[in-house]
Amino acid sequence: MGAERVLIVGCEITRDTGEWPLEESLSELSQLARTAGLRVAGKERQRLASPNPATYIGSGKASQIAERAFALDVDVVLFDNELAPNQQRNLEQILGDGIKVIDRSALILDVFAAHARSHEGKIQVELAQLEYRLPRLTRMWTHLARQAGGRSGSNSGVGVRGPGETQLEVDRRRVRQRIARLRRDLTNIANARSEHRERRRRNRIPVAALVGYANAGKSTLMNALTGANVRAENRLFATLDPTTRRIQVGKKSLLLTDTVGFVQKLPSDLVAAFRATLEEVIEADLLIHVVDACHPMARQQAGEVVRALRELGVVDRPTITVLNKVDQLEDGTPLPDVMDSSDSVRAIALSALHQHGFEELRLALEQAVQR
Ligand SMILES: Nc1nc2c(ncn2[C@@H]2O[C@H](COP(=O)(O)OP(=O)(O)OP(=O)(O)O)[C@@H](O)[C@H]2O)c(=O)[nH]1
Ligand SMILES: [Mg+2]
Repeated sequence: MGAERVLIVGCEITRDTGEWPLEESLSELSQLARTAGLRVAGKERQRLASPNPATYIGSGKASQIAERAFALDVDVVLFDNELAPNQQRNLEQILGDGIKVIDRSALILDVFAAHARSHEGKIQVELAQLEYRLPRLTRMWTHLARQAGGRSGSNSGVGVRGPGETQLEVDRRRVRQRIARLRRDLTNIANARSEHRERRRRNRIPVAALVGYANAGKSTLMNALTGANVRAENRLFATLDPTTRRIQVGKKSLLLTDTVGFVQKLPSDLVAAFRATLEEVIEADLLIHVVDACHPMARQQAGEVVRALRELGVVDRPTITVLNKVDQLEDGTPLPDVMDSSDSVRAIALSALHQHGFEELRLALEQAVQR
């Protein structure tokens, strides 16, 4: 079976003063799509004063996209913006022909689902997926049930008309039960983790968490510093599960934790579901914020990480900012100015891959654990 073909759609909402240009957002989305195994067949853009409540994009644009989707023979139309359940359904109706309409959140959930390895990671992803699907499932069934009741010979088709409402209730109950079960499991795992952390705290070993935007080089740095064998790859979300290793800095021990990267517009369900994993970050004594210094959006990416951390309640945490991948920076290119976070003690330029600039990092770590 060949890869599914996708048409990407992005909107610029003129009243939003976001500093993330549409093209950059779409190029990141293409990268995510490829990570999910999709083939990008084309991109469509629209500038809007505000989203259309029924279809997000304008209705004229929606028909235009339907034509383009047909011409390009795509299986999936992927929206960069988060679609409400009714918008998704309306667009699917306009596009017809079994074309799936998904948004960035659904895609990210999909990538996470395909790559979660640990028991905990899998539970977190399933929970986020069910929570994302529940309102969509509900309204879809409500809608079909109404349609089946109201009109005979409607297009609701086989298997939908019959039990309608009752089936809906059964489905919803099952999903809710499963959500409750997953939440319980996660709480148990989180408790075990926090006991673990408590023990570490008693042993007074400080914890440093590697944080940063997806693909910044956190795992590469983790491997270089600890000799761990964490998967490091040129794709978004190579890491989903935290890994912790002990290293020696000067005379002291330090626990280093590698964590999942952030991306812009990360679905809030997912952040909530990954809270247990992110506890490692929330409780860390020190953060090592890894920035891909040669990425054109380095400053915005760093800003996004700081924003996400703030959302998790992580503020005023001692931070060492690492400007990574300087080996790729062309001579004379200035380093990106990412030091707007006031808690950052210093920024260190290095190459995790080639292990250049590590002396200064080790020194900074030593100083940090002394305090
Ligand atoms: N040129 C260069 N490439 C690097 C450097 N550090 C990491 N990379 C590359 O960047 C890509 C991403 O590295 P990872 O270590 O997986 O990045 P990550 O931050 O852990 O990514 P996620 O886990 O997906 O968030 C890989 O292809 C690395 O080889 C560096 O210093 N220089
Ligand atoms: Mg990683």
